[in-house]
This record gives sequence, structure tokens and C-alpha cells, in this order.
Amino acid sequence: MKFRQRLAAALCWLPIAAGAAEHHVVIDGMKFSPQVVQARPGDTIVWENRDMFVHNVTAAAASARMSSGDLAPGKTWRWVVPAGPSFDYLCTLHPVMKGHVDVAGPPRRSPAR
Ligand SMILES: [Cu+2]
Repeated sequence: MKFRQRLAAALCWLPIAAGAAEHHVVIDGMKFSPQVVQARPGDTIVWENRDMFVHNVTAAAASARMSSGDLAPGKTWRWVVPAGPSFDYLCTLHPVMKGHVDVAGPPRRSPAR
């Protein structure tokens, strides 16, 4: 009985310790920073447009179907990282603005093996 209680207590910690993370990318000065985000499936990435221009966050490969739509100055866009390959993204209004989402490893919520 005591062991089971301890086990239950230990398991309660797991979702907290292994919870999904939130990453922030600032859009300013015509660039994304950081330029590379390392994330796991289930994590959230928040892009914040602090620039004076409209920008967007769009996957470089059309097949990825990831796009924020245009973000006016001051706007943010939250996006949950799906399982899948890493990918490049850009601002289609200013294609020199490039970023990369490095999708690494299993979801943080998955139980340890
Ligand atoms: Cu832009």
C-alpha cells in the first residue's frame, strides 16, 4: 500500500516535469529571433510582431500548410508544433526573413520508455 502511494505521488510529478514547453520568437528589425527554434511535438511557439511592418510566418514548403496569415504590428500568433519533420519558414511579404523549426524527439508528454 505504501509503495503504491509513493508510486502515485511520483507519477503525479511527471506531467509537470515533462510538460509541453512554450517558445517565443520575436519579429523585429525584419528578422525572426531566435532564427532557429528547437521544439517537440505538442510545444507551442508564439511569434510576436514587434516590428513596424506587417509580417507573416509561413512554411517554406507549401505542403506544410503552416501559415499565420498577416500579422499587424503588435500582433502575436500561437502555434502548436505537430509531430513531423523539421522545416524552414519565412515571411512571404519579405522572403529574406527566414526561420527554422527544429522538431526534435518525441512529445514531452509521452511516458519515458
Ligand atoms: Cu515580413
